[in-house]
Amino acid sequence: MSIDTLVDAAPDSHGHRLRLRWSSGRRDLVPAIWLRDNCHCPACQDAGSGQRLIDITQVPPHTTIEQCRLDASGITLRFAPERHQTRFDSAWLQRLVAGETPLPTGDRWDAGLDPALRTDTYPALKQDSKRLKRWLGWVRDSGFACLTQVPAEDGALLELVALFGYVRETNYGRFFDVKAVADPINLAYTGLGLPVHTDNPYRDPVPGLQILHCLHSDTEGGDSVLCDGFAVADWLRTEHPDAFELLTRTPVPFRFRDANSDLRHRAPLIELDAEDRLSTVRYNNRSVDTAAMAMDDLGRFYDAYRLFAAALQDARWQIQFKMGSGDLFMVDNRRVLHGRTAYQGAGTRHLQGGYADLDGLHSRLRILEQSGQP
Ligand code: NM2
Ligand code: OGA
Ligand code: ZN
Ligand code: ZN
Repeated sequence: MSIDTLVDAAPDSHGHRLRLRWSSGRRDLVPAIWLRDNCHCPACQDAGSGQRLIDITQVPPHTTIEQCRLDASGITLRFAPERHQTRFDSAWLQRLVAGETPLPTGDRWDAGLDPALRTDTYPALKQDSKRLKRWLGWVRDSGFACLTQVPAEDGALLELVALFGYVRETNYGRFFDVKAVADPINLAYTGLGLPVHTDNPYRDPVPGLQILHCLHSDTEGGDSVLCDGFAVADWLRTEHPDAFELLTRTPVPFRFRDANSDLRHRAPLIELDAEDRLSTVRYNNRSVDTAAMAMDDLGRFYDAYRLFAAALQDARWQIQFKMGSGDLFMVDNRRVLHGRTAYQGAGTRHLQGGYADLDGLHSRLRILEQSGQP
């Protein structure tokens, strides 16, 4: 943020708003009620935790600014009708009016991305917080990152998760084995190829992070595939805006069922946030429920669904690599889809997987970034 000094501050004629003028030429009109609600005097904000002590219902609705004094480091204000006095530093005010810095929207990638550029070693991450910061930054900005030299031991991925957050336990366990078994409850536990997909779209909320760790693999096939769902959604938005729009507003029923679980969630394949930015891509051909969808637009929905699915599976968007013992990848499961090619015949393949929350990763990353290390 630029260094801007406050050159003028005065209430408007009714005192409903404060006019700010900055040395850069920037002007702000700040509502009195907002300033009052954000008062950080010790009566309004707890000095230790920084949490707000007052509630909006305690603030008079017709709050105005009856006095404003500007000095070298900030402003002193008095609010009517409470006659409540407060002080705001210019630097603090500048942050307040600039608003929350949104999470970066991240980069976008396609088949041209070499996964080696998003790969580090596990010992490096454990020893060096700068390397951990870089690795977590890859997950935030590119939606995935890879590791080598993760000990091929039962539950090793839990130790990795502890470096940045908390495990999200599910019906599959705190972590789970991914290998071909007799009578599988999930097609992941076979040698079938899995087209790129979102894990657990039948869960609300969908797990933010998915980790897969290879303990052993000497089969033919079983290569890992990743695809940037946001890159594909961006393409759809530009090239086929009607299809894109339909996918953002058609709820799709997802379901997983076994002897102990009946998980269901209805949500669109492409979800936008309140500012129309991509927030979640959900795609998992195995888990779309047969429950009836609204029939009106179903034909058009299927055209859009097919278009999006084909793009997600187009080699142009996919990176492919083979994991060996000790290799691991972690994906932002709301953005990056993962899959595997089929395997069969001689050899065995044993992966372990698990989930974690994305907000914990973002929090850890901010703390690492604030620690001031380059
Ligand atoms: N497993 C590996 O979301 C899915 O159903 C994909 C998940 C069974 C935990 C597989
Ligand atoms: C899964 C999965 C991929 C693999 O278990 O959810 O996608 O490589 N597995 O086995
Ligand atoms: Zn106050
Ligand atoms: Zn999966």
